[in-house]
Amino acid sequence: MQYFDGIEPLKFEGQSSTNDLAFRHYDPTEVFMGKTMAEHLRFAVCYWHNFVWEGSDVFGQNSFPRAWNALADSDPMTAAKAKTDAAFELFQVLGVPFYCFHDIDARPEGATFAESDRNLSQIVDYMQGKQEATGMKLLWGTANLFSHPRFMAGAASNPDPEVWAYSAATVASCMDATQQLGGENYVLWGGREGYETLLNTDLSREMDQMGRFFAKVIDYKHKIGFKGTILIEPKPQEPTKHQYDYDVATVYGFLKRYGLENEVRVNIEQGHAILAGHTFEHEIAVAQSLGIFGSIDMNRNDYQSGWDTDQFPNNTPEMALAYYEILKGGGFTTGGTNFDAKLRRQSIDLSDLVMAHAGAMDCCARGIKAAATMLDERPLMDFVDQRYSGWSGDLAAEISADAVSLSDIRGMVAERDINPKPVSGRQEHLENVVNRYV
Ligand code: XUL
Ligand code: CO
Repeated sequence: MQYFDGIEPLKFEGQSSTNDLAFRHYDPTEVFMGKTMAEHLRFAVCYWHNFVWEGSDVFGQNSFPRAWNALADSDPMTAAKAKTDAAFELFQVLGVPFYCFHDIDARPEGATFAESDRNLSQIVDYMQGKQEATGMKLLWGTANLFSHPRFMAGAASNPDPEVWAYSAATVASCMDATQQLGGENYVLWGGREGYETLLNTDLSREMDQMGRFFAKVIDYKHKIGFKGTILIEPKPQEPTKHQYDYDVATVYGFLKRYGLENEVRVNIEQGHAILAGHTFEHEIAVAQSLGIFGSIDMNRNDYQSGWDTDQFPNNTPEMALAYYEILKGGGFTTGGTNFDAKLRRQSIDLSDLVMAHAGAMDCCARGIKAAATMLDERPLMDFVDQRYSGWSGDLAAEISADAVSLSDIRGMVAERDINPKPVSGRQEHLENVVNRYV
């Protein structure tokens, strides 16, 4: 190890351990519901927060000393390779199976599109070698279509067709890279697809442009034979005031409108769910019910500040309810648990990066085990089944029949003196039940 020297690969030590650099709950080999914990959770570490971002915020400069970026000004490709070396070291220390990256996280920006493209190919070859040497896999690749000023008015929704073309070209390169690296998914986060003010925006045109863009992405996927899943990542606001991919339900409506609902699924991020005024489990449950659940970006927001603070998860009951909805729907297929999470700015040591992931992995492990036990023992499912049991009865069949009209139902209710009695929803009891598991 060059960068994470002195930090041993993390081991499972069990609940009595007080070692910050070990797992207390994440035992990758533990089997439940027919799979190992590693297969259920499918953890991924992201490039951008860990190896690119160096601790700057809107008020202050970089605070993290990150040795792999030292050469970035003089020899960008050497620095990009050093960053890759550091990334694969951390993956090995954590023992995660997957990682995720944007094009700009991995390659130096060129002076032209063609040069950026060549830089990407070169670094992707290098990453492929690292994958072969370590057994690491790519959960998803993506294009950053939001940081450079050319994207300030959006990518697919930009008023300027040159930006639309540039963005489409970038996605083609990133899909090729993702395919070369055997990626299991390709993510489209809306970035700046949205608007600040209607005073300068043709909302209807922008939506059509995005619909056309996604259709071309799907065509390209089939053209190159990419077998992974295309995922859209909803987010309601930030950076733009109104983002078009507000939440899962909005994304589904959009996909349906442009006939893409069978081709695209969603990558749901906890912090984005919270920004949209939802719980994480709500967003997952909506996606499951619409048949578009794909993957998750795991993090947590600060509940007081209202920003997308991308903190590492540390709340087991929240994780338990999220994984409950995931397991209830059959678990991940191509998706997984990507830590789209970053350190706080004062956590400047490399060991902080390791401890943050270790704690987050443990929190998810604890949550998913609680979820699996709740599914196995069925206290919530039995209650819900009982609550809706009337819908298996005769009355339900009668009133649901197509031939039965509202006036027929009025007749039935009057004749039979149907007079429903309120029944407790037992929310507090059910919350107490969940607390027995977490
Ligand atoms: C931004 C965000 C992105 C996407 C990938 O809030 O979540 O990092 O996950 O572009
Ligand atoms: Co994300």
